[in-house]
Amino acid sequence: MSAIEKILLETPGLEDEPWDVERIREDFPVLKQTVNGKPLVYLDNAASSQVPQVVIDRGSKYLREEHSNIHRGVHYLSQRATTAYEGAREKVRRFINARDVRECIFVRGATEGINLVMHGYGRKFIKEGDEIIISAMEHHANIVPWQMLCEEKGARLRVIPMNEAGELLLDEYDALLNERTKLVAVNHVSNALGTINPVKEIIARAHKMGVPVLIDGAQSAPHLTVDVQDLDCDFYTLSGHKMFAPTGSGVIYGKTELLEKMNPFQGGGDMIRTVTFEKTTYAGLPNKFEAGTPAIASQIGLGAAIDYLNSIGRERAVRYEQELLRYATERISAIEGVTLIGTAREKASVLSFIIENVHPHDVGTILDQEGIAVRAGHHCAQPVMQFFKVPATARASFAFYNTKEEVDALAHAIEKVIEVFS
Ligand code: C6P
Repeated sequence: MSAIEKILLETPGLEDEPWDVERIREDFPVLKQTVNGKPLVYLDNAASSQVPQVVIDRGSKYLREEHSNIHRGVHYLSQRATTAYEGAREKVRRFINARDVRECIFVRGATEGINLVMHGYGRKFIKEGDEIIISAMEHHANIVPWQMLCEEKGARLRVIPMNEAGELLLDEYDALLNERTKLVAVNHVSNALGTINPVKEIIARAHKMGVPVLIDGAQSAPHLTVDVQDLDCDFYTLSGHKMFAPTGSGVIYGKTELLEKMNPFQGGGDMIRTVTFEKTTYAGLPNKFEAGTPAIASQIGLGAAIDYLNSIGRERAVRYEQELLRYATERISAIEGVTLIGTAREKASVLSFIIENVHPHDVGTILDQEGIAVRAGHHCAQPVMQFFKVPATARASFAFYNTKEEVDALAHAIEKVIEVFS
């Protein structure tokens, strides 16, 4: 059973216990404004989601009452800041069900998380002739670092292909796995297509060959429930700004035994045990990977965002988003001239589409005039665009505070675009 099927089966139906979306919207001050004279319809959550008042309040409390550096001072404020920062780490641990807080490294986001593994693990353990497997639907953040590594080491990048629906071909994956494979790195949910990849299966097959797996969870942490122990992934990374927290917050999870044998990512303060001009020894986990002063306010905000998600009910939010996506898929695909890009059986949050004879950038501009925020472009996934032979797509991406009325507004605005260009 997939993670989504499990949530749909085990969570009370929204007909039994309705999702009070208007109540939820009250928590997000940014949603109350008008744009170009129209109520803001924010459908760019895959790029960055909005921040609830409780998270804003927690960040400003730190700035007002606790602002200070962490781990360095014996004074009152530094201790308060340290307690709040380390408290956020424990919230992250529980959120992804890591065994130990030391396995949760704070980073600026998924890009930095992947680069940390590339530098710390890849540069140490990947050698000439080795192979790294990614998938055909990766974000550039999970392509470029591995290409850089392959170039440096003389290793080879292999790619799991996908079908026209935007689903990975697991038989082809099996054929790629071999004794030269040293790492598999795939996204959990595709930002360009919305596909939920069967990562548990992908991990299990890699592990049979003794190969570690990194999961790019930038788009799954906000829209699914995540249990790194159940997945048994070796690394998992997420971005706070896509899950209702401020920019500059994020996490890379890694299994202790891997993190311990990796090289540090950056050198500097807080990641050392001792320094002489002859030699430096490194701090234990997680500090070894957190050089310099981190984004303290943002990471505390990430902890507050996790509290918020827990308070509204994770599973029910996922269920509501699934229902909204189903409604949007039916509504938008029924419009003549619209083609959906990405029609996998299991999807989360994302509806990518093109309109016949209209460039996606024009779609984005006209929708903006209607107060509707979508992303138009290649979504930092150019190989996906190449596969579907399109220059770009328009992408609506949903969160649990979006409504069916907003989907209707999107549909009307798309009809307007078609009218303008006909
Ligand atoms: N995708 C989007 O509009 P950062 O920028 O480090 O927080 O996340 C990078 C990243 C990595 N993997 C996936 C699957 C992603 O979707 C993203 C960010 C945004 O789709 C901005 S390009």
